[in-house]
Amino acid sequence: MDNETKKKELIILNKKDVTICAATAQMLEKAERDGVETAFHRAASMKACPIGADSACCKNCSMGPCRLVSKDPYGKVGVCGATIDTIQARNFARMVSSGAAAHTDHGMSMLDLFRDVVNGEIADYSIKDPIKLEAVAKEIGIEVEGREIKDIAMDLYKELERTYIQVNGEIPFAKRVPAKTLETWRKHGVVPRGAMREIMELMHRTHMGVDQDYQNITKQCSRTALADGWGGSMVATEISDILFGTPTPVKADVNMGCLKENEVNIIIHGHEPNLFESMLDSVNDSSLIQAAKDAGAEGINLVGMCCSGAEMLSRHGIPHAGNFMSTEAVLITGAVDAMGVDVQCIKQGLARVAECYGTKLFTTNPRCHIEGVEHIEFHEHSPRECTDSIVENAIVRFKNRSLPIEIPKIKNAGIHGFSHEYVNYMLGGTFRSSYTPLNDNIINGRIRGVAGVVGCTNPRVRHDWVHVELVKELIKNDILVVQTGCSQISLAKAGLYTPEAAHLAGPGLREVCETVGMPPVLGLGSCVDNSRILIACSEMVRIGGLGESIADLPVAGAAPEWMSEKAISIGHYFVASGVFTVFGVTFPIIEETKFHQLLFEGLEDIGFGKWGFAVDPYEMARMMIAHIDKKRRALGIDKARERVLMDMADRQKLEAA
Ligand code: NFS
Repeated sequence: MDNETKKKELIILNKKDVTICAATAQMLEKAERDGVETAFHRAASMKACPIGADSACCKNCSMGPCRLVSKDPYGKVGVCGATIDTIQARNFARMVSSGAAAHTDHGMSMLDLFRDVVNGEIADYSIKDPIKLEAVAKEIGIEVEGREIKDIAMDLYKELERTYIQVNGEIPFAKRVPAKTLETWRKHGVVPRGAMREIMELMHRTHMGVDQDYQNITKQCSRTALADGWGGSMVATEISDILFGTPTPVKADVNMGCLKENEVNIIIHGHEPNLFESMLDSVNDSSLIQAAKDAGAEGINLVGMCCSGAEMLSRHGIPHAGNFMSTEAVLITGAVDAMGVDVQCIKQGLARVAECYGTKLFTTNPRCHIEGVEHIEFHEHSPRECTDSIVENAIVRFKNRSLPIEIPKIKNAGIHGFSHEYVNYMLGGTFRSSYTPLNDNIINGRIRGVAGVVGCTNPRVRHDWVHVELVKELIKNDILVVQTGCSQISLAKAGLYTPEAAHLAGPGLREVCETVGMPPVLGLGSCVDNSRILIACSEMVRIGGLGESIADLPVAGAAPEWMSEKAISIGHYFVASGVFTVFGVTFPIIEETKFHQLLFEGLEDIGFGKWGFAVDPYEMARMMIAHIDKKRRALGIDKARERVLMDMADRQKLEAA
């Protein structure tokens, strides 16, 4: 690489301002020494487009693109006459469509795999959790008593296929929705049909000259987002558990210190667990281990990143190197011999960084090629062809390592793998597994409420910081936090995934954590595993004492550093399910508009949840706590409790700890 010429153009970042992840900061330092650019540098040198940030621009036809004025949103309309509300609702709808499409396509791939496993056409995978298979089948009305697993599985496949292709009628997992929530959806006509139909209709409606009533567009947004949360994402989680095992708590390490200088390091980054599961077989293959040893390595070290990494962390305790904003940074170590990617959140910038450090980067999914990157297609019928080949390439790269290696010596141990099923067992015990103790502790006020803190990391805010501060503030106020995706990794790196972290919790939550021996923050896996949170909410309603619908529960959600369209789809299915959901960073909307009023207030008035927005983590926590307290009051369980505010002395204590 031509260091001298590159160095001149590179912005030098103040690392402390852009990330609290010490490993990422160390690698950014190295990147600047090496003259290598990352997304952090590009974000610093590229101002976000202010019109796009406000969603005040329409490019749905070629009479435009039309720019409306954010300061006077009703002062102008598009060439076709579209108002700011139509334009914003359409832009938002297209984000929901794209995000829902990503999750549902992933879920459908899992279901395709399941069908071929059941048919006996695929030999490399099998049903690992027949108990879960039966439980899920039973829940959606499939007869299980005295039947062969294969027959139940085939019926389950046929039933779940409706999640995607059903033209009319309700999707199968609508059966899991609390009756009153379902009644609200029916009343407003948003119970989803198959995801393909919902996404198609939403794209149709947002075409030029179709739906031009922001309320009607939002209705279809809700229906489509619900087809993701209670549909595609839920199928992805349930089928992955059935095929690969339902997570139970497992001790595992996160952070870049999981890389090993003397071993062949392989990273799998992406979202679909099948590639990763096969890679796990490949790295355990004795002939490949021998080949690695023959090349001078002590072994083969497999590490995850992003969401499939979070699933493997939960299911098998596979170490995890970092979240979305660390995917380039990890390559800068020079220690990664190969990185295999599948779909979603794969930055094109990885190609350049991999090239600079001689890491072999491979795309594997027909949906995701990257210009200039070698593609080794992954086929479920012969998965090892792809994964073995990645290992072989990694071994060659190990042998030819020529650049210096610098691995940040940071590793954070923690407990991961809390599925809905395990939480049930953990709280209730083997013989009386149930959510009753959770509900009881919420009713008696030891636990004030439950918050889901999820989602991406984003270079527009200080990496990991918003997640960590928000979660600390919540647990300090006796709110049990459940997490998925990149947010889970942020907190794991901050050391909150240990039972000992209970000392950071308020007295009530601390007592519960210490009694059960659990951390105050529970990691549930990847972003599609947000469906586990929906199931947990349904279960809390079913057990009783906390209202009749999800909207009655003292719960709230947040994606404090979100960046992807998938996050918008997730946010909207939580809102449509009845949850107050706060996003950080930025929100594609103008505050003075009717569309804003609908998302941030109006939806709550019709029995849904609502959106919230704040950049500051303490403000976010305040909003979530206020909402939880409002729900407690409505339920009549509002003990006089003061919100514990973190003062400066408290914060210093935490930082010193
Ligand atoms: Ni979720 Fe996973 Fe991370 Fe965001 Fe991307 S990896 S599906 S979208 S960035 S949490």
